[in-house]
Amino acid sequence: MSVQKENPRRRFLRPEKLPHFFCSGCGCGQVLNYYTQALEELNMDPEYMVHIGGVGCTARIPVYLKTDMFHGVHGRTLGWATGVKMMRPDVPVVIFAGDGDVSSIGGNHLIHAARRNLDVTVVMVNNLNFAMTGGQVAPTTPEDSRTMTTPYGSAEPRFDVCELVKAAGATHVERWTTAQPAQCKKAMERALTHKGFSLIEIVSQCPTHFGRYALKTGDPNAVLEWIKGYTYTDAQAKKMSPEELEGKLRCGQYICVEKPVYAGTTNMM
Ligand SMILES: Cc1ncc(C[n+]2csc(CCOP(=O)(O)OP(=O)(O)O)c2C)c(N)n1
Repeated sequence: MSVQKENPRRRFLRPEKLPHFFCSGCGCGQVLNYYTQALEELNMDPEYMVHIGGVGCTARIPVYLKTDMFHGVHGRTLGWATGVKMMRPDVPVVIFAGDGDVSSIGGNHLIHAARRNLDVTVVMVNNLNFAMTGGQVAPTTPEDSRTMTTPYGSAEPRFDVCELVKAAGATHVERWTTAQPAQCKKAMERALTHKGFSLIEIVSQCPTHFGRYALKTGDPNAVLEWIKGYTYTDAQAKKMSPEELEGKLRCGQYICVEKPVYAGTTNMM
């Protein structure tokens, strides 16, 4: 009988919290997987870090990590992160937040944390809707999409969160999808070693709500295939017409620069 070897990255997880609560086919498990790969690559131990989640499916990701964590109010992750960094600038702080969490209810915290260049990493899982509460329209929902609260299609224009935080002053910003494991892992490594405000957006499949309402499928593979068509890389863009690029999200790096980080009201570090 062959004995299955335990994945060494399990040491980063809390066994008492498993099995996880994500729906079958949800991208949050992939994001956690890519993240633990990045930690391992950098020889970082979550026990010596702080992880913060607000409320939502994505916000549950840090619950499974063996770490000091907050899991609290929807949209307030960056407020807590600011407090932690003011007291312990030496401790790495990583936020896992849904697109709704960080760009809707937490939108003001987001732009000001980016503007100040707070030294934190935000991993924003963009599943294109408010998933945990049942699939409501979010600021990231593509225009015309059918959601639980937009049965005739969303009339709202969509936020590009990467462009938003870049314009606000973020010093490291990248977007990838759950279909790009190597890119996600590398982007997280760059974020974890970057001094300043990093936002990694990962466009991810929500078969339960976005798939079901907007795409009329609960099949995670079908949603992922749709996401591949909804996004493009710079290499792909070279072979696409302006009409084909219209309304799609660019994957890649948006900015990576060094600037003084925020260290409280008076001094910059
Ligand atoms: C202050 C506050 N407002 C609203 C809610 C209700 N709520 C809980 S989860 C959620 C949606 C989460 O969506 P998102 O942040 O996109 O994360 P996802 O579940 O999609 O990963 C909302 C609106 C809440 N818990 N707290």
